[in-house]
Amino acid sequence: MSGSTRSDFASVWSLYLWIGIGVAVLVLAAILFAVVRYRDRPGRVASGPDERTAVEIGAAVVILAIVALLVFRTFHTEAEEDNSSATDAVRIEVDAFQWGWKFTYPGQGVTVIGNNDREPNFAVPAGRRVSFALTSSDVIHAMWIPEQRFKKDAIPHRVNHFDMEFEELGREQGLCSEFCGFRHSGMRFGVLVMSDKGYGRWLATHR
Ligand SMILES: [Cu+2]
Repeated sequence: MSGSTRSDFASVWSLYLWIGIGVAVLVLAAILFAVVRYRDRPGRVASGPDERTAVEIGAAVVILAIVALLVFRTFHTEAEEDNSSATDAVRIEVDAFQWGWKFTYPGQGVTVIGNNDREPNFAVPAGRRVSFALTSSDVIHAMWIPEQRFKKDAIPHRVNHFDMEFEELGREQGLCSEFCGFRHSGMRFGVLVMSDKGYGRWLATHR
């Protein structure tokens, strides 16, 4: 992880965006050129098929290179978030259920639980690595924190491990992003990003 989860994924996203814009400009320019340059005129007849192997191979190589770059950057960033090796990380176990969330801090004696009627809020210290262990008690849910550009499935009988790093102090809205039944849309939670001191106080008051 080179920076916060948000900045890591934002840089992947902007790479996709700029390559997408570049490709769109090239394709539209080629179409416009063909439309204007080879438009219908009196006496003009359509040309037959024209093979230019070198140009076609060149285009294929460029496309493959772009795809390879995007796949590498995506999986590389993803792998960094999946790497739960830091020993000083804050550990949080997340259990998703219909329709709410349970956040447990192992060894701290702190558990926060909430549902549609009372949205749970859990705290994390800013600038520190937070290791999540995410699972589900019933059906498949997904833990989504749009501010962080991050989403992970919560699957029954399976634990997904991932790390995140939060930067800005404040509250970030989280929600379930996998349709999971009647009250799915109300399955929300809050992430309270705090200073180290504030986080310590929060833990103490939630024991
Ligand atoms: Cu859900």
